Amino acid sequence: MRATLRDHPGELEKLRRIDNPDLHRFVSWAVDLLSPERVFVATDSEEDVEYIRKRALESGEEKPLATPGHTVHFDGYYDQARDKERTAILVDEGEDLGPYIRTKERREAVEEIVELMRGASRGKELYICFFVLGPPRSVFTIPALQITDSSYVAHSDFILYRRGYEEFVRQGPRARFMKFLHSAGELDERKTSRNIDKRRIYIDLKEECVYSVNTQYGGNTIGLKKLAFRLTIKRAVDEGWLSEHMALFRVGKMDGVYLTGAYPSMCGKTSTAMNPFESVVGDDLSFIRNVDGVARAVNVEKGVFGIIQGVNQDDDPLIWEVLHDPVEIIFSNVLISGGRPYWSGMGTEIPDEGENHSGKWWRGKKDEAGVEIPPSHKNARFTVDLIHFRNLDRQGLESREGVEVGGFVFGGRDKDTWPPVRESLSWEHGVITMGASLESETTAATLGKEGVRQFNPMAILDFLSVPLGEYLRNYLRFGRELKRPPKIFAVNYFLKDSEGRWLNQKLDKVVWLRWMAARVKDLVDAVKTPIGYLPLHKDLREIFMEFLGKKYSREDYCVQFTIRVPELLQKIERIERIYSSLPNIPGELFRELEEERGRLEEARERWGDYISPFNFC
Ligand code: SPV
Ligand code: MN
Repeated sequence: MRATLRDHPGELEKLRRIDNPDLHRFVSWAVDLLSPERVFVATDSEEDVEYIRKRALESGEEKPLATPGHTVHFDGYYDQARDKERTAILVDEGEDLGPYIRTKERREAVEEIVELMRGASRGKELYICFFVLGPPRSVFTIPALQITDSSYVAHSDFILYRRGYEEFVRQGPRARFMKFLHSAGELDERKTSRNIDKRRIYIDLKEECVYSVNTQYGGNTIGLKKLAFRLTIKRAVDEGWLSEHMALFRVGKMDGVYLTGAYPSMCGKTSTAMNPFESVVGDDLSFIRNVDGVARAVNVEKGVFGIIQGVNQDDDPLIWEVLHDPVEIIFSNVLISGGRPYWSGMGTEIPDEGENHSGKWWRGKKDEAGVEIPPSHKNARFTVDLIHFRNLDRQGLESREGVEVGGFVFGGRDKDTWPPVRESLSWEHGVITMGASLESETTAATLGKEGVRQFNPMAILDFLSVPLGEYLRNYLRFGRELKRPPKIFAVNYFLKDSEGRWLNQKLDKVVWLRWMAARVKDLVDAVKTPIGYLPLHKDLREIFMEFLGKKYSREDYCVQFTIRVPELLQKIERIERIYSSLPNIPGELFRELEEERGRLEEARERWGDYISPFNFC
């Protein structure tokens, strides 16, 4: 049986409250295309959201766990991460977005995906949901329509995003909204997408519409997360603001300093935003706008879709606490045993059997390829509303004007080149030598060789939807047009000595954050070096003692903040080589790199290859 909206007078009534012909046309077209058995329109009411939670359990896409509010969802064994190969940005014939962006010709791709989606919701219920990106009724607000036949996806959206039905009603025909159309396709007996070889994620920038089919993993399906991110990067570049893969947090009390931070995955973004001394506004995506000459930021989201591997009581006490509270949480792709979730690196014993993303699981179980299956997938996640975190900066999250950004932080995984923290010489110097030069070493968590540096400017490479040159040009211009651009900092939590031992401990980042905040407030001096301003030993020593009760010796400082000229020059060469091969890169980029090379060579003549920071004092 198939339904049209006319079979659902109650749902049609809810839709009719929104006076937007484009919306009505799109919804009718989508319902027609997907042929669901039932249609549900979700308003902002608690009753409607509760209905979706209930449906997630009834449909079997989620199962209840022992703790009230907790559920588990499994994605298919081969559907555990963002599928870069089958994700494409749709372009007009002959349009070229450069080597980092997978594209497909629009007309052909839309035809293909529409065919894959035809009748894909047969026998299922289709959820029509309204959200906003950013806080409602603000200059940041972007309305977004999510249509999905997965109750798990709709449920996740309601945890992660602000409700937007009333905003659609309010904006009526003026709403310039983004559209996300998803079908998990045919499901198997475990309620996971069966035809993942026919998985497709197509992103149409022109129509601001994303199609996703035959997949369930959140990064491929939760429209407002990384699918919308491609669209908002494009909008931001067109309109002169920034849509970034950045956490947003406050260092210090209410009068503290807000920082945004971009880190490639596994480089400490969440543990920075969630560190026990500071307050979190967002952990993944920020919008940043020029408001009367000041950079102001909001969290695009209101929840966390966080990696659970390695979350333990000692290192992440705040997350640990929330994961054990009886609040609404979806665990995905963890091990379930006796109704409780378990994951690798949780610091407690993991049972020898249970259920995980491979089905029934026992220790030693191997997959078809003969690879041993770990208890939880390394990309297993938890989905939870930020409201449950003790360290939430609620005012910052709810602020419609956004919070004033004091500094941007860029951090990669780097064993031997960057010092633990430094401040750029200028906006341009920071954008180019820190953001646009970001690299990260591969870890054991990804396939392939460990320790290989991967270029990942602004930690955004996977999501880029405009040519890199255009993206950087917008970035450079954004800061120039501000009365006082945010300071730019680079951090490196992963420096090692020649024997491969870490030079810093996990919580040292708290000290670097406090130093950055002090710089923003102009409370401390710094030493000027060829690669930027470094902290003075005496200031770090004080902060180490105050926050961590640790003595910070001159020797430690000297080793960690040594200017490593050969490695720094090699890095400049690598980055220059990459950008030289790309079209339309702003001239400032090459100029900044060249100037930094000049400063490093000059310093080397005077002091040699490895220069103690005390030389510059
Ligand atoms: C990331 O990989 O950066 C994430 C998770 O935040 S995903 O939604 O898959 O992008
Ligand atoms: Mn992310």
